[in-house]
Amino acid sequence: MIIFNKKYVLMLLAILSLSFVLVACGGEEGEDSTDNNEGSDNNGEEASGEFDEAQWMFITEELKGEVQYEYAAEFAKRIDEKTNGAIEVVPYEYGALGSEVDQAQSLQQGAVQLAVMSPGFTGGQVPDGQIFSLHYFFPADPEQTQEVLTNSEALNTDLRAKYEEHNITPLAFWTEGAMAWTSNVGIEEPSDWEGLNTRVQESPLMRETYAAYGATVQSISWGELYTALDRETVDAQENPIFFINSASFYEVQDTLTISNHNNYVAMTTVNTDWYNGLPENEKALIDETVEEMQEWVFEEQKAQNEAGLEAIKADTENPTEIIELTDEQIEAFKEVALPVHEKYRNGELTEGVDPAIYDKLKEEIAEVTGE
Ligand code: 6CS
Repeated sequence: MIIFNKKYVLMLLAILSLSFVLVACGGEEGEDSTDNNEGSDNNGEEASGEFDEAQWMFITEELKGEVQYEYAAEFAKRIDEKTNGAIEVVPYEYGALGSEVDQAQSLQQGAVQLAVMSPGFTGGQVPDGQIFSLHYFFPADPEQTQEVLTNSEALNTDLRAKYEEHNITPLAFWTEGAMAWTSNVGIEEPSDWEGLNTRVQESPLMRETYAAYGATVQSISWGELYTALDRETVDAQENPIFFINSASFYEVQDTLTISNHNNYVAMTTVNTDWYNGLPENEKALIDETVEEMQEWVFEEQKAQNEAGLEAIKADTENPTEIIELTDEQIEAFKEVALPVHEKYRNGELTEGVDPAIYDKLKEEIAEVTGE
């Protein structure tokens, strides 16, 4: 028989009220940490709640310190904070899972959940994704290009649907900076390209674009490019300046031409089946984080490109002539490049291009540039 004496009852009541206070405090602490999520549009309304423990793999085509990898690392940090550590995002450097083409396949097959992907490597599968490699089509100014990339319906709805047919969902498009050319000849006018063998990604349109200048192309992974340039099996290449610096391409090339012929565009992608099968709060978490990161990555690439140019100029052991094209010289390139746009649009260069995406995007670009 249990005997309740007064002392015992008082002790029980004290324990019960202490537990009540602790539970209440715990709740407040959780809410506070959600409210503190900087940049969260919906104050955690949709992206909050219970998150099951999970690990998501996020592959990139670049190395630690470079824009794509730093993007994945920052994304991982934000997801960790927002889920109080329940969801761990693991960023992978280029090479950890094969070449860029292998990486695209890993995402499509669901071996990884997230990837930063350059459209050039799936140009054969998604012909409309090649639009980013047209020369002098997007604004030369990276800020205006980013505005188009973030807000374009042609890209974020129509082109996205084309990728989704291949189990790739691009959640955002962003610039890694304006492209520049490197070579040993010093490219200043279209005819300087004649006879040069230039490295490009896997996009058929890139072949046609450089063919218009009189060059031939070779598709290799960037991991093989330094050696190819050094051995002169490849004569030239294009990339944003931060990458020309970090991958040391300038060390084995005499000149760098600031041509602004287009911007290097990257996409934040997810495996479509995986993403569509996620609970709503996890989808909202990914969407809001990707949206917040647009501004972050713009500043990141800007800082890296500025620092990259300074580093190339400062490397006196590997002198590089920097050629900045004049407006007149750019006009000469445009004269050759612009007819390629229409041919691309009309499907004369690569099959399967949707002219409606081209037309809509062209209008959206004109709205931003006012031209
Ligand atoms: O040239 C390339 O293929 C590489 N360039 C950049 C800026 N990022 C990754 C990509 O694979």
